[in-house]
Amino acid sequence: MDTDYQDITRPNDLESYWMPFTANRAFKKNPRMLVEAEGMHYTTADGRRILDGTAGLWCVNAGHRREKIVKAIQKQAEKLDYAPSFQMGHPLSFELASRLTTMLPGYDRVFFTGGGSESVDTALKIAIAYHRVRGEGTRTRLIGRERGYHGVGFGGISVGGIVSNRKFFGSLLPGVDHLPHTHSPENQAFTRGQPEWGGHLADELERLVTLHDASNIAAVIVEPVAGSTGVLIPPKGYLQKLRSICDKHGILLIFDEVITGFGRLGSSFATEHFGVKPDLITTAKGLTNGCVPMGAVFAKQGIYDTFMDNAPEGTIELFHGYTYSGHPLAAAAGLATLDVYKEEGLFERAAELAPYWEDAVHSLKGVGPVIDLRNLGIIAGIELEGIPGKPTARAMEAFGKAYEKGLLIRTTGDIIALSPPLILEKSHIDEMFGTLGDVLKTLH
Ligand code: PXG
Ligand code: PLP
Repeated sequence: MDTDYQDITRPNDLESYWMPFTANRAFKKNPRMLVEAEGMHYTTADGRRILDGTAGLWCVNAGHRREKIVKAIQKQAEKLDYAPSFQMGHPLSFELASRLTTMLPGYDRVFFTGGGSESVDTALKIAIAYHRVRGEGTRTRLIGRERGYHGVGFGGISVGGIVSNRKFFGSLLPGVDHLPHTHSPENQAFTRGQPEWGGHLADELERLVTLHDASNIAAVIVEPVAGSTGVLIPPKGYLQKLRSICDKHGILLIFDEVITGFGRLGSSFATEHFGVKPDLITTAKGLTNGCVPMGAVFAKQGIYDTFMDNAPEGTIELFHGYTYSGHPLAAAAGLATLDVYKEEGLFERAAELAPYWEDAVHSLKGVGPVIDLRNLGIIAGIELEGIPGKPTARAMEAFGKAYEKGLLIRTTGDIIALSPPLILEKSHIDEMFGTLGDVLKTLH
């Protein structure tokens, strides 16, 4: 008998599922259930249409339920459901890796993972192992940044800098330092695009090198634009300076492009947008348009060769990998996603819309409790003045009210982040900021 799982819209049991990054008890008392999606919209269990202001969780860059991607996944499931990725292969994972390397000149190898957190763990491990195989095994220290988000693995939370994601989880990885974050409302509030102030904060890396000596440092990891921590745009010259300090001391630079990859800034990747080339790039999310979990780490030309040149032929060169590395359904979804991005020119579209987006974001100046507005590409950060003694309450109120009015937003602390699918029209931008403006005026 066929079971149409898709017809289940109201589960009898909400208790069994321990939900991620969620106020579980509050949600289960008042669930917000999404049952369908198409293009720019979700449909809720009670039949309402919700404008997706967040591309799911920064991942559905080509919009929802794209036919080409759906078909690719269906056909692949009917042909090859799963294939081992250790000492075995299937054609689509090679095909996808090859397509990806053509998108990013200078990066000639791709390692597949199951998502952003695994991509981060993979990149950190490659960085440490890289130094070891070329005879600099003392280079083990890692440097992250305050307010950084690099997923939730132990590696990612160790180099990350979000207090609540770290403080419950013990001693984390040893040998990690943090650069200062670059956010300074007094010097940067209401900046359009990249702030003028703050490039000098990259010099803090020199202090850490002086403290530990470069011979002990493996890598620096940063998000080119910090997303999850509340949209922090890099100050002018900052990323360039990090690159040159890393070069000077033989330290690998890792860009975590889980959010900025695949068109979010109006270019394929942030490395292209800012003209700064890291050694390793972590990606996920938009790689498959969020349809099937998958991440990928790009390695600069030569890193792979170092591993090949330092292990006897016939032996494993890197002792790392996941059951689902290069999964057939994810690879099929990835190939179809890249086709959609290219055929529809979605990255260029994002670049064209960015000025209109920027004007819309900054139209919220002076509205309700707004204390800062930030933007780059098709990303917005809208910072609210918190209610004294009740951090996050005001942003959560905005989230609830926006959802009631048919708009999905994300909040972190008292900051609202917007990152809609790149297929959006100007009319969606008008609707988004119109609704949000109405909501902001009614906040307590
Ligand atoms: N690095 C960065 C820069 C990210 O933004 C990850 C790693 C982890 O990816 P996975 O696939 O393991 O979740 C992320 C994920 C939000 C939000 O609303 C952001 C993320 C995930 C969920 C919510 O800001 N970023
Ligand atoms: N835990 C156990 C007991 C396993 O056997 C495996 C994989 O074989 C894992 C964890 C890792 O799972 P994955 O490769 O999906 O990350």
